[in-house]
Amino acid sequence: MKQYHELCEYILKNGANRQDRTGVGTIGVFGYQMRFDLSMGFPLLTTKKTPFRLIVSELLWFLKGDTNIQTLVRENNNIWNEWAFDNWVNSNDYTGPNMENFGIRATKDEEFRKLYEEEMETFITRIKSDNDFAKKYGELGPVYGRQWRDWKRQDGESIDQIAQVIHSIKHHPHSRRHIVTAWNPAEVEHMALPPCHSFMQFYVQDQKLSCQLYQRSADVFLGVPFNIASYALLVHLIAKETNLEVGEFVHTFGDAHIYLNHLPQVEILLSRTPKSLPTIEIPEKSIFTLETSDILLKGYESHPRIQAEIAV
Ligand code: THF
Repeated sequence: MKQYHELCEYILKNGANRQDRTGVGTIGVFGYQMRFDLSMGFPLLTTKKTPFRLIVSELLWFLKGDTNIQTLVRENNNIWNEWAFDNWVNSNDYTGPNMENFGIRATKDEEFRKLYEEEMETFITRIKSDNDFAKKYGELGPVYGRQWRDWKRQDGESIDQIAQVIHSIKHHPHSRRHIVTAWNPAEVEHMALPPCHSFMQFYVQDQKLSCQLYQRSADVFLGVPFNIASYALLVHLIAKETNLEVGEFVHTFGDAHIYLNHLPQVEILLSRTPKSLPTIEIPEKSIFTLETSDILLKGYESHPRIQAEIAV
């Protein structure tokens, strides 16, 4: 995936130092685009081991309209934990040790880090087993799943954007309105995190389905390998549902940044040589009933994992 390496190199060369919400600091650029021809293999990064199972489980969680981390943590997918934990430790029901700014403090204070990890484990164990607790504190608000499947209209009805876009791709393939947006200005303030991958458009040419994503903010080392594979998989799923072949995934960025504490990891990654891309297999099943284990990754060879801290 030379596109991803080129993005990293471009940011290292042209990026400006920026202060950000999380307090970690980034080097970033504004405006960048990558293209992936999905017929050339599945774009899962090979220069570090990228956990495909977590990517599948997150995408299917979005597609089911789910916004509660209980489903994810029961599949041992912990990528959204910090955002639910943040709501919990800031609530009146929380009586444990002070967890203010836990993200940045955990990176700076080893003792605090242990405390935080214990609290997080207690929290996740409770989310898994206590449904009432999970209803209240596992909920991320009206994030991706809600907006994709159940966008609330003013009249109380709701819009299933995914079902609608599948219908419009099938019936009006050349339409220029194959749009799904997670950015709902009326609800952004109620979300645990405003959508980063905010707006997508599909496009049909020569019986091939393409998709362009506008991502307003991109954590290049941890998030972007997930985002690329997630949207590539979404194109495969919708192509299957609409009897089309896969075309291109076009990935357009607003603020594309590398967190300063990921720079050593980026150097390691860039020193590695990409391997050939894997493929995926999807069974004949509705996009809304697929389970994580249904989707098979074939021939994925990668360099070893590179550990990095997520900024919260
Ligand atoms: N916040 C930040 N700072 N970066 C993001 O990429 C991001 N996301 C989602 C929401 N907020 C974000 C969450 N996505 C990992 C990957 C994707 C995530 C969150 C975390 C991660 O830590 N990946 C590890 C493996 C983790 C594991 O094995 O459990 C990795 O090495 O890839 C972007 O949408």
